[in-house]
Amino acid sequence: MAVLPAERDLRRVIGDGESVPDGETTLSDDDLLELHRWLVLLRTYDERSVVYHRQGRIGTYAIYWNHEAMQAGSVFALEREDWIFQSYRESAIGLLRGMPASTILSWWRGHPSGWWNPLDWNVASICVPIGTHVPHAAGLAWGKKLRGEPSCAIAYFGDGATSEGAFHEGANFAAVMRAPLVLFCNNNQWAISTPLSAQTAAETLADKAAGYGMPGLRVDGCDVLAVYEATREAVTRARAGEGPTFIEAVTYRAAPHATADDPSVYIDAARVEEEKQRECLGRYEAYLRRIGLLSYEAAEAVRAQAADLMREGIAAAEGEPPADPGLVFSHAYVDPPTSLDDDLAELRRVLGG
Ligand SMILES: Cc1ncc(C[n+]2csc(CCOP(=O)(O)OP(=O)(O)O)c2C)c(N)n1
Ligand SMILES: [Mg+2]
Repeated sequence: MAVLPAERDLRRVIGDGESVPDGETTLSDDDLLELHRWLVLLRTYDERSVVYHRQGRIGTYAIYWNHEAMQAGSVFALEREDWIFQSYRESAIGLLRGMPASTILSWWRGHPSGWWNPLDWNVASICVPIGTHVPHAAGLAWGKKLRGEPSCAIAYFGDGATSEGAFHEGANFAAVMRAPLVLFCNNNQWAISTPLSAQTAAETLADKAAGYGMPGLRVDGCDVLAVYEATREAVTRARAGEGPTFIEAVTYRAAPHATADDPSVYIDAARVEEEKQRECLGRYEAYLRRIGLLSYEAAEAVRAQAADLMREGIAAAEGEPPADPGLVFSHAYVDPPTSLDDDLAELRRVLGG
């Protein structure tokens, strides 16, 4: 296989309805509408979660507003048996596999009903340490290859993660072993308050792929169809035994890093406003209207359905009996230090349990 130099121009399919024409997609009309439902589901989950956080109903939450196209477009290119390894930024991606909203909301509530068996959905647990799931995904993908199974894995991580040792180890291992892995980088140009310019001296993140001996491609992360096509290409390559692909999906973080962050001290507010104007769901809906596939009424019905799902989800999560505080201390030590007994007693006292 010849290693292609990373492609600098962003791939796109959706035009702007004016001077930039729409490109071609391989998806059927039904698929295009299903993809719309996925985007709305993710968007609704995200917007409701910010409200639930403000109401004190979930804990700190990592907002992914305007990242939905990267998540929905890439998962749409997978088969059900393919494995998803997500970071906190893609926490709700399991919804796209049918995972109940209450499970993910419970995770953000710190409740054990938010722990799922990855085998039920082929969705790994949400990874909060930056990049540590990349070697996990590489290992799983290699295992699939060794067993002769046709499935592959995808690992989602941010621009900041590309500076981590774990990213390097996972990418290098996957390339050497020709593991069927898609390395999906959401380049939202910020790692909390660290801008991309302070993260790397490379011209593009996709350039890093050449160093690992794998193809790297760049796609407009706000264009769900371009993301789908790029991921499909990577998945096809993985299944053909040609190893991993690095996808750099370029977007711009249009919301705070998380509900605990105040970006006003570091971000360019005018740029954020500009990005909000070209956010991914609005762009896709405009495209669907241009090709005569989506009416305002139909879009409203999809939104209402997603809102119902969230209402049911938060009610189910809040209906769970309180968790045993002792779980905070379980599973950490084979032989727990005796001091933990005092800590647990203190916790029970504070919680009044
Ligand atoms: C190993 C590790 N170091 C530091 C942190 C603290 N931290 C949380 S989010 C974050 C920024 C990550 O940025 P990026 O990889 O670009 O992902 P994004 O949040 O933008 O999606 C950092 C440094 C962490 N969670 N794990
Ligand atoms: Mg980032």
